[in-house]
Amino acid sequence: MIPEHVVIDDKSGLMTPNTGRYRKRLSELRGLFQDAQVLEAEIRTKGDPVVYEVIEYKKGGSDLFFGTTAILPGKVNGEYYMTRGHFHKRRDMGEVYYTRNGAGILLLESPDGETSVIEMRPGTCAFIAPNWAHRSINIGAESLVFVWVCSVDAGHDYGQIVRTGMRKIVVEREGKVAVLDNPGVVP
Ligand code: PAN
Ligand code: ZN
Repeated sequence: MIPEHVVIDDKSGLMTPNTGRYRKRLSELRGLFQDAQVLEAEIRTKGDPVVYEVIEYKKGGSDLFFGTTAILPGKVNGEYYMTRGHFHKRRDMGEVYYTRNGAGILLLESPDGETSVIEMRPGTCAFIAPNWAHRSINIGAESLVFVWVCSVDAGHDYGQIVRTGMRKIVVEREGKVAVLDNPGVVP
């Protein structure tokens, strides 16, 4: 292996060169948002918009990899666009999220239900401690772009969050951002 570098466009999250990328559209995020009916209507009327894009840089044999996530601005009946959220398969492995553009909330949750909220602004570098589930949410009018770095072995465990949701939801209420208890999660 040899040292290399990439160039990241902070506004869009485009990373050049990269080794892979994927997009998630609303139709692939069914079950994530509170209002399933409005979600279906948005898919029909807005042509199944992209919610977020992940671009990565991974070299075979390395211990680390990194990439960008760009979450577009948008809401589903007041609930802001977000990522799926996950624990790492390797619960002993954390991550770093370095925000480069926009405004967001990093929602974290421990296995025993403790919650932590970190504001994401350009310059915020968040330490995601091992064994905390993490989801990022775009609460602004621009793309929320952050750079993430973690171990190639960390992996994703989406199961628990898909089954139970996270304990908090982030919505717009009377023109303001509100972090509320998820009515679907029994405390
Ligand atoms: C990030 C996330 C990325 C997309 O690279 O995977 O932001 O979020 P979801 O995977 O929850 O849909 C990361 O935390 N990797 O470990
Ligand atoms: Zn992660």
